[in-house]
Amino acid sequence: MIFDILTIFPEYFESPLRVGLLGKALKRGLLEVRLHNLRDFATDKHRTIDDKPFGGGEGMLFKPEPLYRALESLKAESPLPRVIYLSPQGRLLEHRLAQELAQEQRLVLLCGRYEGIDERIRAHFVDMELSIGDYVLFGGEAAALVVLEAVARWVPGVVGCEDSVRRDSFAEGLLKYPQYTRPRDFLGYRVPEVLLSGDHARVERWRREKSLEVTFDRRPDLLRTARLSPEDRALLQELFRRRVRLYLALIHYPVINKEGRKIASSFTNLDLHDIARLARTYGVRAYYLVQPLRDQRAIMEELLRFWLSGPGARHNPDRAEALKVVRLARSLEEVLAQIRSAEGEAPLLLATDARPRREALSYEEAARLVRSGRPILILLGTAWGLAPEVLDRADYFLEPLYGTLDAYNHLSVRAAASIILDRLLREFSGLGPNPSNSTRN
Ligand code: 4FN
Repeated sequence: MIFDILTIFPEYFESPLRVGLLGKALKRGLLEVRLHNLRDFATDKHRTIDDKPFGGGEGMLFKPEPLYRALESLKAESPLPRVIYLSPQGRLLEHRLAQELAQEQRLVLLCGRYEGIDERIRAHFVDMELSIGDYVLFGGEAAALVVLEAVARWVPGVVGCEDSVRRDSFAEGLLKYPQYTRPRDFLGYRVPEVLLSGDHARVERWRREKSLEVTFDRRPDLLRTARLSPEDRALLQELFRRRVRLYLALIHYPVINKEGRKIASSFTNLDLHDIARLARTYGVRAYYLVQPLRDQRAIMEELLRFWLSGPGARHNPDRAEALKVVRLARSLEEVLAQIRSAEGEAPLLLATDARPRREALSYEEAARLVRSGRPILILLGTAWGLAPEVLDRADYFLEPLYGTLDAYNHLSVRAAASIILDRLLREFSGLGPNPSNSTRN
């Protein structure tokens, strides 16, 4: 595979191309890297490649003519190369894209400096824009090196041990399991027994499990694109069941009315059913309806009886399955006591409030809390929201849900609960071993 690198600093690439597996692959002729100094394509005696931007402003830009001449000189050769401009506007490089690019015979990597390049070159003479991540760089050279390394290792023969490439490709997209070498005991920290057992199958199983666990904990976003076997999916589901100890409580008392006074609200059948179905779908351990009013509780109990053991259960077993996660409670205290006895510790209280009292937790942080393995109870309000005495007990507040237009965000509690659960658990959605997922990758 041939890489042509267009840069004003060809010397930047000297040592990276000499050392390690990349250096070796170049020496063996598996790869060829041609460095082209963009200044060689300037025509004036100062070899000028930059100019001021029209419209004024900071900094300089690469002029179009030298870039055009450089690209045309390469396009005149065969095979016709794909021209890649490294830029923050580009598509983010990830391992699948690197693997795809390795199918090309020849790539041109164009490195910018200053404020970038003239738009007309980008628009009409570049085939693809690639970014290596969201941070400011002085130039595209470091990015070009990253692309070069990520792509080169997919070229057959570059990574000596074919086996390890294949293994990496099977473990594609998952993080690495923990690794150990001698001594067995280092300052009293011991190597896990399984790795010393000599039982190869057991070792491989342990490693796969650890890979899945590390990825689950630190980069669950990678699970979406990882290649997962049915066994992996079963392991992930088990991990989810163990780790995610999430509870919902729909509070009917104490809440506030329009005037801000403390009231008890009526339950709604919609919230009973829809949030139960949501909870079951997302693996919530229990969905509590907090309702102290005796008449209200009687209706709720009768509805639950109908769907759990009455005609409803025979007619619609899926609904029964959902309503099994429902628990009735008289007070938040009762909910906390039940969770404490089931989990062996009190849950963290996460409240939803349109105007959070303390600084709100971002959904990213909240999702990390959920994955941490601590029991968590999400408090959902009814009527005009949770009463101050409940809000005061919350450990954290979730960011209010905003729409896309203006301040209008009057969502039903069912809709809000759905959005919240999806934001907290979306990385794990569809990971279970159900057959419709087999086409997901
Ligand atoms: N960077 C941002 C926003 C605006 C400008 C930059 C920036 C080098 C020529 C581009 C940067 C990052 C990843 C190339 C960054 C990359 C570059 C890359 C790059 C000089 C103009 C510049 C992303 C922080 C919002 C300078 C962010 N991958 N401008 O860095 O070339 O390939």
